[in-house]
Amino acid sequence: MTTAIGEGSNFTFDDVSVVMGTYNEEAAIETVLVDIDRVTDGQAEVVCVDGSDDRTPEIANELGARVIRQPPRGYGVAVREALESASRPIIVTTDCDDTYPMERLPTMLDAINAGYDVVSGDRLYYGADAMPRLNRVGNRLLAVLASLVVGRRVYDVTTGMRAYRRDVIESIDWTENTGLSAELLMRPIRRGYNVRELPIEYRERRGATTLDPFSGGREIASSIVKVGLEERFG
Ligand SMILES: Nc1nc2c(ncn2[C@@H]2O[C@H](COP(=O)(O)OP(=O)(O)O)[C@@H](O)[C@H]2O)c(=O)[nH]1
Ligand SMILES: [Mg+2]
Repeated sequence: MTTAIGEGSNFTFDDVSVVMGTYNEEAAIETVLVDIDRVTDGQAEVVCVDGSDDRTPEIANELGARVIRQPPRGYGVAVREALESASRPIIVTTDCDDTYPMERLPTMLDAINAGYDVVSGDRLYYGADAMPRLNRVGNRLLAVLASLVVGRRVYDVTTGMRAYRRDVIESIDWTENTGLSAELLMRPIRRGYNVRELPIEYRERRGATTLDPFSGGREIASSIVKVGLEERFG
């Protein structure tokens, strides 16, 4: 990392909101929420924006999460609502499918306290063996495309697990849906925020994915190009 980083800080999990979209995640939600509670000692606020027609919202509610109901309109619509609903100064996103290691929350918070504005979990660093091969190859290609567009090498632009200082989220207008994850990495880099990728482990998904790799990949690629052009010339 070559950029100079900003002021250090002393945030604890009392300062953290963990937010996610949840769409029929009955098989995973309990594990995810229990992990968050265990790792943050029950201190983090948890927000679920839920579009399910299974018991996901009831389970989330029983486990102490704040649940906001919203008809299912895609990943980015849900996550944007979740980001806006977070009340704490540090906001962490995750998927609710038990693929992301909540054990890494302390390391992410440490990196924020060291002065980073965005800390992005890089699933590909350790090989992402748990990811379907097509997704793995697709994600590597999307990262190359995004790197060309932002002018800096990035390695995993579609990850669902990141920590942000609230100011980053509030100072930018977010426009993408399936491509929101890439947008949430690219715009902060182009605007000079201190962004770092942090290698994380990645596990096999519980329950079915909502994303079709072909149409989803195309949509994300076009978001990357659009966001890149807007940030450079817009
Ligand atoms: N509320 C809501 N959540 C969604 C929607 N689409 C996806 N999600 C959630 O967003 C996260 C990412 O989706 P996922 O299926 O894991 O995508 P993948 O990681 O590409 O397989 C998961 O927690 C989903 O439950 C939606 O339309 N509405
Ligand atoms: Mg997922």
